[in-house]
Parts: sequence; C-alpha cells; structure tokens
Amino acid sequence: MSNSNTLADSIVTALAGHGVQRMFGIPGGGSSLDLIDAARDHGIDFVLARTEVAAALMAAVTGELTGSPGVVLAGVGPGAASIVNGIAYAHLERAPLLLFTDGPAASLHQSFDQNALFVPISKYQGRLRPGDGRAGIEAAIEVALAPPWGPVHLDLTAADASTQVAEFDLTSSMISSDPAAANNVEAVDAELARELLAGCSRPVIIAGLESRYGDAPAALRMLADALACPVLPTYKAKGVLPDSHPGTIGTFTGAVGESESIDRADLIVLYGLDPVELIPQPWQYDAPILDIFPHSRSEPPVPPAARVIGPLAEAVRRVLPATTQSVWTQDEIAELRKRARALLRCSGDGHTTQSVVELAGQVAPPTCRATVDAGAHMFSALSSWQSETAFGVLKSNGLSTMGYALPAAIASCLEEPERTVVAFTGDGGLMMCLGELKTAVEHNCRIVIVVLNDSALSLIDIKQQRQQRASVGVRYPSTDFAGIAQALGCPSWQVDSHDDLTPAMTAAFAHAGPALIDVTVDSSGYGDQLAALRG
Ligand SMILES: Cc1ncc(C[n+]2csc(CCOP(=O)(O)OP(=O)(O)O)c2C)c(N)n1
Repeated sequence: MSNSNTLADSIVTALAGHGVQRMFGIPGGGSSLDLIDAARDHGIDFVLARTEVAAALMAAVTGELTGSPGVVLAGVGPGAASIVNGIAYAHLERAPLLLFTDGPAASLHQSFDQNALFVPISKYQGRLRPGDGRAGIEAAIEVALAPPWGPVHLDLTAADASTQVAEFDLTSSMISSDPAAANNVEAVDAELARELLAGCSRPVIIAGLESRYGDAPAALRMLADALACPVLPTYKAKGVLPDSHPGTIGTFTGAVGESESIDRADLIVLYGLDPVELIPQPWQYDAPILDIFPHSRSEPPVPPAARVIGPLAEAVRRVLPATTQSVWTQDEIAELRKRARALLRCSGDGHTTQSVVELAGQVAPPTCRATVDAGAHMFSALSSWQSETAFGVLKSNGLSTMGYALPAAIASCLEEPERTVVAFTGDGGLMMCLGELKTAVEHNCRIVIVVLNDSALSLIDIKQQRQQRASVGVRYPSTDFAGIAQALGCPSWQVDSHDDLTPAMTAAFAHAGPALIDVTVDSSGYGDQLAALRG
C-alpha cells in the first residue's frame, strides 16, 4: 500500500472503510485513472464494463446486495451523459451509490453542467476538492446511506484527485449498512397498531423493498404466522416470505391482478412498502392501513390509520398482539393463491416463457438467484420462478429498465462467485447490454443467460395492438444470439419452438462459467395475461 496521501487515496480509504470491495465503470482520462490507481493500492478491484449504464447498474446492485455504497466511475461529458439510466435506477430502486465523474471540464469541449444533469435522479450533486479531504467523502457516503438509500454525484478533476491532502484518521467510522437500523421505533402509533392487529379479522400483509434487509424477513414470517393471513410481496421483495410458504399468495403491484385477496381484507398491513414500487394509479382499497416503515421520509400511498416508524423487526415485536381474531382459513388462502397463479398462466404453442422458466427452476441448483429484465416476459418469469429468500430475484421495478438482467447477474456473481445466477431477458433487453456478455466471460461468471426470443418488443407490441394501431416499429428480423455469444467466447445453444430444451438447459447449468440459451418463445399469450393483470 502506498504512503502517498492524495485526495484520491483519501477517497479510496474512506470507501474501503465502508466495505467497498470493487468499483465499476468506464474510465475517462482524468480523475478516474487516479481513483483506479488508488483503489489498486487499497485492494479494491476495478471492473471495466462495456457501457456506462451497465457499469452503474452493476454498482447499484452491488450496493443493494451489500449495504455498502456501490461505486461507479465515468469520464467527462459523454461518459457522464451516457450513465444517466443507471443512476436513475439507483434513485428509483433505493440503491446506495457514489458516481465519480471526471471533470468538470476546463474548456467548452465536451463540457456541460454535469451536476445539473443528475439533479432529478440523485440525492446530492457536488464537486470534491482537496480542502474537503476525508470529511468531504465521508459526508457524501453518509448522504448515500441515509434512508432512503440513493445515488450521490461527485465531480472530481484529475488535478484535485492527485493533490496532497492533510493526514487523515484511518479509523473509519462505519455507518450502519442496514437502513432500518438507523432509527428507533417511534412509539406514537404503536398502541393503536396493536389494537388494529388484535381487532381485525381479515388482515393482509403487503411486503415491500425495505423488508429485504437484516432481520426484517424473519420478523415478517413471525407476523404472518401470528396473523395466519395472506402475504403479497412486491417484485423487489419476492422471497422475503418464501414463495413456498402457504401464506404467500402472489405479487403485489398495485394493479387489479392481486385485488381479490385485498378486497376481502379489513386491515392492510404495509410492511416496508415504498410507494416508489407501485404503478401510478389511485389506491383502490377501502380497508384501513397500518404502515410499518423504517423511516419517515417516504409517505404511504394513502393516509394510514396508524403508522409505526422504525426498524421493521423491532416494530413487529412492539405491535404484535397476544391474540388475534383472524378468520382466514388455510383452504381459503390456498384457493386465493391458486386463482392468482391461474390469472398469470400464459398459454402458447411450443415453448412459452412460463414453460422455459419452470424448466430452468427444475434444472438450476437450489441456491440459484434469478435476474429478470423488463418486458412482457417479466410477468411469467417472475410468477414461474420460486424465490425462497430476500434477494432471491433481482429486478428493476421503480425504473423498470431494460438491459438490466445481465449486468445485475454479473454484479451478483462478482459478489457471490459460487452462486449460480440465471438471467431471464427479452431479445430487446439483451440487445441493450450485449457487450456485457464479454464482461461475464472475462470474469468467468456462473450465469445462464436465457433469451426469451420473440423478435419483438412484445410489451410495446401488445400496447400498440390494444390501441388498435398498425404494427409498426415493434418487431424486427430474428437475431442469432447464440452466434454472437460464441463469438464473444460464451458457450451457447439455439433452441427452436418445438425443439427439446432440456439438454441445452442441463448443459448450460453444468457449465462453470457464462452460458447462453437463445430460445424461441411463443408470445401470443402475453396480451391476455397483461389484460388479466392490469385490467
Ligand atoms: C431502457 C428502456 N427502454 C425502453 C423501455 C420501454 N420498454 C419496456 S418493455 C419494452 C420492450 C421489451 O422488449 P423485449 O426485451 O424484447 O422483451 P419482451 O417484451 O419481448 O418480452 C420496452 C421498449 C424500458 N423499460 N427501458
């Protein structure tokens, strides 16, 4: 480790103190090179991505998985401009992230107000200077990790990065990585909450993204078992109560698909549900709401009857009544679960997304994590994949960006190299991050990439059809993804509609590195499925 004490060293020392193990990005010729050098001296890896967006997605997912800030570097001008979608992801999915951009530029060439670019999609924008030293970077980290987590943008010039700064204190003050652990339970509504829980007869729990951390999943199970009621996790929270748990009915999105069980409820318990997770439409339920949430900086979707703010597990312990009046029966819950699944069934000729994902679930190792892209395939993929733990599935929900599944899978593999990941993606989504196949090959990530190929932007195709417009701009000639993968050094299989998929799936999961299956799927059932879900 070098004894030099530049601003770049100071930054990297602070990052290491907060548990950062790798940074992502595409460097420009400025301060990113100083940060990469300093990082190497401090044992922090630099992962070169092929696009800035993918780099930011990888960093943000790393932040979500570890609770340490994700770190991404980008060059001045076009580098900063290109990264916007990944920063928007961190903003709308509550991922802690630090973005360092080269600059600001001293000349007009490549130059614009980079801080201003990130105003709507980050919690803080500024420029780090030598005078800020260690305190400046610690403050930025604190902002990213303050609830709700999110991105911070810092401009850094090469001249500033390489300037010597005052000696810093190496004993880092670790900030808690559990967003829920930051505050104590506010007792204001706890008594009322206990009364609501004790007095209701048909409670329903909706669990959101904040329920993924620490002991919140275990406390959810305790609450669900005590109330013996249906539980609906959001997409981000899928697995917080295992999908195999008899109380788990299906996914909550805020649309009509899940309304049957919630319509019957006389109390709706929101457990770590962040409004950013809901599709924007008016709240459609009359039952009173008990909102249990780790901090007071996000408002529930409608005014609650009672609100308990604080670490979720602690809040559950405070409000759990000694006895409840719940009248739900196991049979009734099982019937609701069956009907919710039937609604999501997607028929077709040959392979469908549902049949492909079900087969992957049978062949994959039990600890396999799934990542899912945005598109029509997403509904079947999420409903057909069983998740038994928090973060068992990674998905972009608040932003719902395409080009996500592969970068998210790479981030997962770098963090947990022994854990296989299956990345379910549409052809359109994979096109947006194709170069990252090479990143996966370079790092020998254990990812099975399953391309649900229908040669169309099907989700948009469906919407176009529902608006009775002509079919223009949503379909394209088929792409040989298997051929592209081979050229990038990734073993691959092309499976047509009526070919047997099992041999390819088995071989792909047996491969100790990235492998791609390009399977032609029948997308004709997507339209009815979407209508059933969203009305
Ligand atoms: C980066 C980005 N661009 C555009 C969209 C809007 N969008 C949502 S789904 C979709 C089509 C997805 O097509 P594909 O990946 O092939 O999946 P499919 O719908 O066919 O299953 C589009 C264009 C988006 N969510 N993200």
